[in-house]
Amino acid sequence: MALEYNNNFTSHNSLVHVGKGFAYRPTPPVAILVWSHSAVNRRKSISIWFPLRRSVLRASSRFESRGCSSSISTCQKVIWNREMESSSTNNLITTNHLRHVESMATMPSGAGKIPHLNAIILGEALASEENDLIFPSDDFSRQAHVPSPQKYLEMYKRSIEDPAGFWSDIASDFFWKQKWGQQVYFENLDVNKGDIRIEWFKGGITNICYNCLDRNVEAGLGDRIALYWEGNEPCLDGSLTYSQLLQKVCQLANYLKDIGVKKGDAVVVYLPMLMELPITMLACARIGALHSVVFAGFSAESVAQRIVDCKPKVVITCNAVKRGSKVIHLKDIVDAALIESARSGVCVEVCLTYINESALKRGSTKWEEGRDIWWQDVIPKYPTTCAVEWVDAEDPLFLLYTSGSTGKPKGVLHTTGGYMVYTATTFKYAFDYKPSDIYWCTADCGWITGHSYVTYGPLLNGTTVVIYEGAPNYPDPGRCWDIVDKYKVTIFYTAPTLVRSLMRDGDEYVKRYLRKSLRVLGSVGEPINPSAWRWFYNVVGDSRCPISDTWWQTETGGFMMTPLPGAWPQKPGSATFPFFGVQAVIVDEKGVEIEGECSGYLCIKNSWPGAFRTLYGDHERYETTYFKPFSGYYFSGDGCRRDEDGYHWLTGRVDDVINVSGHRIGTAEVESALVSHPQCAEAAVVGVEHEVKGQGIYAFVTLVEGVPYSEELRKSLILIVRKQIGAFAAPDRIHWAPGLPKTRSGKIMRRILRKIASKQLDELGDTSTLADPNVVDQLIALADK
Ligand code: 6R9
Repeated sequence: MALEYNNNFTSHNSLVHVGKGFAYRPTPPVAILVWSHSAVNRRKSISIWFPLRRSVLRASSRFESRGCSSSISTCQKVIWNREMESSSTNNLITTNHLRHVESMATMPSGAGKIPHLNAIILGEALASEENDLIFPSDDFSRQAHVPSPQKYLEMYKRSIEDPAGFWSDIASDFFWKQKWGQQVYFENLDVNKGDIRIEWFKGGITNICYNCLDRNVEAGLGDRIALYWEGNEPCLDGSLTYSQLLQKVCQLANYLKDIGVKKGDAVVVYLPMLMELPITMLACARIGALHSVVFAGFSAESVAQRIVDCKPKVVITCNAVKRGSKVIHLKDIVDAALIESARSGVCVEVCLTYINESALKRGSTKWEEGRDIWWQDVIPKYPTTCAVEWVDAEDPLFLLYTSGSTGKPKGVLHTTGGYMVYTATTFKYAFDYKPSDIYWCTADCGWITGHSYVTYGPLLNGTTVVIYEGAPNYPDPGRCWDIVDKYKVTIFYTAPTLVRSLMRDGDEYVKRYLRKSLRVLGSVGEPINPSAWRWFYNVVGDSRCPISDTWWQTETGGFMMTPLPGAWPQKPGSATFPFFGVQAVIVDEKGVEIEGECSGYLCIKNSWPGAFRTLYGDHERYETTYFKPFSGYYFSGDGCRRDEDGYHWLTGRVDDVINVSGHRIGTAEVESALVSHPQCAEAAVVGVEHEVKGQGIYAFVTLVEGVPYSEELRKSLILIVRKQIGAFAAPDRIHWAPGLPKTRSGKIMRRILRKIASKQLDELGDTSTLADPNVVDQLIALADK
């Protein structure tokens, strides 16, 4: 990339680079980037002026990591162009298929059209609150797998034009007992053309457990730590090398085979974050059995429902777990679930139970002779080697239940080969993984993130993974950073809810620890609001670590949209651009693709190797939910806005969209505005019936610790929304919330909030999966305050 300083921003014809950034020449000029960088203080300031768009010079993105900020007057003035200098990008074929290549090539495009005039711009608030570009450092980019937009474009272009070649090349790095057939993939995403079907690498024979473990051991990584385990109590820990992990997996696999678990059988797993959880998943995969992990926070009824649906031969659990100072008796929950499922005609013969001594002694555990088996009594007796069950790439790997719009959870089914290739590849690129990295993802293996990015993706890359049993704020809110320093974590992947909750506890808990090892941060699960993003970036990452805001779903298996951390500047709150092979499009309510700057429904118009293949036992629901709404596309259920620079802003589930006086407003937008108020720690917005407007906006607001409720604050919160989005988006009601009802994975349960907001208290439904069910009573008590 040509580098040059440029102080004359009207006449230059080449790519300009100032300090540590890059920019493109305008024809005509569409935006002026003002950016300063001091190598001595590592301080930067970026502002972008969009003359055609806003006619204002916005001073934004002040990096004050060393307590300094810089002023516009000292900044370099640089021209930001809609063309990339690289000749390779100029030669791109701009077909429909390459829409995103185009949007990258025109990045940033300045004043774009808004072709879909009637649409309320979902995410406008998210996108406009801050439009900062935050650049990776030169050093970071230089060492990255994808160091520039050009490199991305080159790879992306190939992945779209030649998916078979692109993914076959990557797949060849894995072990295949037999190579896949002539046809690398088959896809039909159009209900009008027959059954929906997606297949990748069919005919290829492999095993994902072999690829995670044996392949790495054979490559000489046997002595590398595969898993570091940190217990709930700070004094408890453990680790397993790749060789040791392989042995443990083989012992369990031999036991499962011994009790008659065969290829294609289901195994229900109800375990906390012990090393035995990934061990169990890998053991199932080794013998071709499907694991169905149920998050160890679900109620007995939920466990029973899943058991009845997939009829497992065995349930694997542990007696209890301690999260923070609370002991949860998991075996009791499984016992109740097994009684319940037996009533529905599904009897499970074996309940393998691990003794988690630190939580509950063996003698205190309730026991059913004949059915219950202690893990520690039997598993160590089995041989430490176990032959692999070779499976077809399209044989099922696991089931994972996820909630849908009806009461019955959907059993998302993933298969082996494509999922393997996709999780490994997304992990490598989105986190810029290097063999020296120590990786910690705070997700539980009970969710898809724990499948794809605690277990399979990282282990396929030979990564050293940290897993943590306990609560992130136990014994105090500094625990995460204590763990980061203890294991020298380099990649830290978490959820915005945790970021916001730690942010609320104050910077001092973070600053107590060095966090020098960190180099990449990650976010998943919901849109991350810009102020949480910035806190994560500036305080946790010391303004040094790029944040990969990864958008994806249980259904997608792996990342669909994510920054590649060394490749392009990030914007706080934007998942940026699609991953290789993903043709992400935004459609309007009629299913018509919308170009350029727009908002609408996020769809994918092609298959990708990690896609789910069906809903277990209900292919019709699979087609109806995901492929019928917009024929020819996978419908994500999420709203998305593409900004003038081609960046994507996920705005939440479309079912969380509120229609106020005919205006569609994403709850995430209002929340983002509310949390930008300095005294607001967290907010959750739902729609309530409103006799004049159709729907009104009802906001639950958690204040920063110690801030008292007041009418004045209420008014200023409403004002900030009016200011950031518009008067139509002003909340009708602010409901003080000491806490919000969240699942253990950190997702706010809006269903409950909607019921509280509409005073339908007798219809609250199941609250047993909440991290803290008490918050519901607190909220009800504050309803009229
Ligand atoms: C991986 C996971 C999927 C839904 C998805 C979307 C939301 C996830 C996000 C995000 C904005 C991100 N979501 N990641 N929204 N930015 N980076 O969370 O899977 O539990 O199935 O949830 O989560 O709404 O549709 P899952």
